[in-house]
Amino acid sequence: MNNPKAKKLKEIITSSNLSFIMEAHDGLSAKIVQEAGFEGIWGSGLCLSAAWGVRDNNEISWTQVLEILESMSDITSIPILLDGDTGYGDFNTLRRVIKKLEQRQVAGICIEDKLFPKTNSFIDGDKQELATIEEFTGKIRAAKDFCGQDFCVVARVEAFIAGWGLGEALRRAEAYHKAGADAILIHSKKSQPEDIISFMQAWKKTSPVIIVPTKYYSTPTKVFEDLGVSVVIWANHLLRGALKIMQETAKCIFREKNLLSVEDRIAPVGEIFRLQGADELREAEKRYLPRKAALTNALILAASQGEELGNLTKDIPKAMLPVQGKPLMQHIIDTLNEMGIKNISVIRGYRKETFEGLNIPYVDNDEYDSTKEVFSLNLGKEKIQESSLILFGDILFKKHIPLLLLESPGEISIVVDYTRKDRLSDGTYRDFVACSKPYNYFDSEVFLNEMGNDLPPDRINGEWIGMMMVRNDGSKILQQTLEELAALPDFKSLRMKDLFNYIVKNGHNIRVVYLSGHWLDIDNLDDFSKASIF
Ligand code: SPV
Ligand code: MG
Repeated sequence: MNNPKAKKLKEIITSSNLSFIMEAHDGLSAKIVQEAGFEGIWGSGLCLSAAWGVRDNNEISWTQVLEILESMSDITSIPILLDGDTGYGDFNTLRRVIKKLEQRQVAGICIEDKLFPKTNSFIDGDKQELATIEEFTGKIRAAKDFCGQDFCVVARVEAFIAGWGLGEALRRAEAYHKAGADAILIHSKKSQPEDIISFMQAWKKTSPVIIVPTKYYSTPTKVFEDLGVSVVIWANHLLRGALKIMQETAKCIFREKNLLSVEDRIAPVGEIFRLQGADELREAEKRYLPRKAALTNALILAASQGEELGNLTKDIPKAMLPVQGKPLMQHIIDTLNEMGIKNISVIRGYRKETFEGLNIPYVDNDEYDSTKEVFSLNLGKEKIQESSLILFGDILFKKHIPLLLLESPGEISIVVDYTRKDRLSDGTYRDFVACSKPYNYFDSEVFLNEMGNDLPPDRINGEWIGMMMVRNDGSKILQQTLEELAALPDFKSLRMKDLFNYIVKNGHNIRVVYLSGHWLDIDNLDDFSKASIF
């Protein structure tokens, strides 16, 4: 099996430099080890068990260990050496464990010459029974015969732990080396490194040696280097570090019944997200998910009175006219809500108090009677987000229309009704559009050339329905355009067509989404009566 991480571990073990690997016990701690700069990870049996709240006595099964190792291996690119205890059974179990580890790109396994179920070396070590050399070398041979060519099998000599002397340690190390072990891990529970020194001096670099200086921690690392040790394992320090801060944090919060004292001493939530790779997912979602209405907000322009409707709009603005039992604006809000758009704001002006009952945020255009839509939109500029739907408050429409906009690939998109080419010169101002192509079912890549009420009839491809969508760069372009237009002397009288034409003139694309019907704008009494049956 191709296992580049195993190859890397082999290089680390066989190189003449002293290397360091650090304990991890789950995906997150594995990532932390990698980010700290370590060359490899020690899948500590003690810490894997402890993180599960159980003892280091093979209380978690090897398949549970495997699952944790899978998450550790998935999230990292440096090699993992698993502390495989005694191999979780006989040679045959060990072979199966190795097969499964290799499938997960784990780089190697360390097995110790004790009996299953094992006990941690620092608990009653003297009472611990060792496996026979014959049995243990059989395991090593089986492992090496079975594993891929780079997978590392480290043989751990527990002779010192079990109270035997240097002679037994060497005898065993020699046999394990001959059986094919890639390295010997010589373990000691003494607080000074005398076992390690005597072993290394006698061993004479016969094969790479790995040590675990948990108990002889005060020994300068230079000593290990001079002895010719190949790899040092810092075997439990992340778990111990985490334990202490977890205990302190829990006690502090329990005692103080608030979070103030701990907040500065613990990682921010954002750091969890970073380690989990939240950014990558956000980027991937942009590429692979359909556009989500839930992330889109809506801004409704509803400042004007709609005086063309005469008496009807004397006391209420056009957007609040009752249609089929509820205000027109409520229809719009309901449709947007149905699509999953919750974040909706209204720019109100004429009789603004009539909007109160709608329970949505407002922006006020108090100059409504002397200004047009672009001025209103500019007042609501802060509401233009990464993905925003902007629409007039006097239109009724079916849900599929804004959905078409959400699905449009354009950064700025507008909806154009291609059947409305003929509503010319009835006296009402209309946003006619000239596009890069007329409507054609088979060709959806269409862009706006120009918008205006007075376009020559032969250039008109349809009418803008009063709904647009901006996203990403499109949002920035819109905000930038509003800023530039706001500096013009005639800013207050600019219409949306002026805004669109300015954007197009500046070389930006405005995507056109064609449709036919299923919407209604209330521009006169006739429209209003149609609304009752829409
Ligand atoms: C482990 O980390 O689980 C080890 C090292 O095996 S020790 O705890 O020192 O035995
Ligand atoms: Mg262990």
